[in-house]
Amino acid sequence: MLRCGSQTIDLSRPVVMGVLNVTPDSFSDGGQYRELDAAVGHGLRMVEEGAAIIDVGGESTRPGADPVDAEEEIRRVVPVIEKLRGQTDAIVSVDTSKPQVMRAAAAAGAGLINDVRALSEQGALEAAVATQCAVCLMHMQGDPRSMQLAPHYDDVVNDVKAFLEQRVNVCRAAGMAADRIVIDPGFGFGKTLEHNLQLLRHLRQLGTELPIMVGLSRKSIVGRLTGRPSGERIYGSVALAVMAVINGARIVRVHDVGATVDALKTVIAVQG
Ligand code: 9MG
Repeated sequence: MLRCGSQTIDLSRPVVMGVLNVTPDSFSDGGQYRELDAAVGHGLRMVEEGAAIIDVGGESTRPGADPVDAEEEIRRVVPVIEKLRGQTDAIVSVDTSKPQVMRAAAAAGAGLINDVRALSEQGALEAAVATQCAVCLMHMQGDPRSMQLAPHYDDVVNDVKAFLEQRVNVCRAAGMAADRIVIDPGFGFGKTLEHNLQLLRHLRQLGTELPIMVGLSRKSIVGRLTGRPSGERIYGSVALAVMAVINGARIVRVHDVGATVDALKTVIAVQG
């Protein structure tokens, strides 16, 4: 069980987290309210398709993406989180590294903080502990602007594992209960294709009894392996989600929820 604020989620079977980006280019086909309704509608559709968690993000973490200040990020994510919480029992997650956004999102009903910077920004650890939300601590080498320039590791699996252990220890020392913590190797965040493949092959070595989350959906790893552009990576993404679950992942963060849920149902049945 993962405790997410006042909710809990059973991770004895793997679950799907649907990606809900609320950056201006995502739902910008009308006025403010039309955009809000479109975003919430997309979130609810992903729940119908079987997503157990919806991850709402107001700032892109893609290489080269423009930074957004906390006020603007709150303006983007909070109304969506509030509306989703009013209309579904699925866990609503907030994809952010900023303490102000964490607090506002938790007050609006978010149960999970998905932080690609593993609570390393000033004040983020204290904010996350105070919210009672679950947290996903992700590994990233460098920052989104520079991370893909020259990623280097002595041993990628051991290095990522050591980083995540250190961040978990910091969280535990700050008073966060173990049943609120998820770890994530951060596919594509400061990693070459070979680093990503090594991590996927040896996912279980990240070890610990904490649940592992992965995000591989539509990423360049899929593009490199299939030669497909971002909009055509569904089959490759589903295959990697299946591999990740076979290798121990408990939460898969995806864009194509229905296809991934179907694929995982078959895997879970075979696994018994
Ligand atoms: C926000 N985001 C984009 N990719 C991600 C990944 O692989 N893991 C997590 N936790 N968040 C991600």
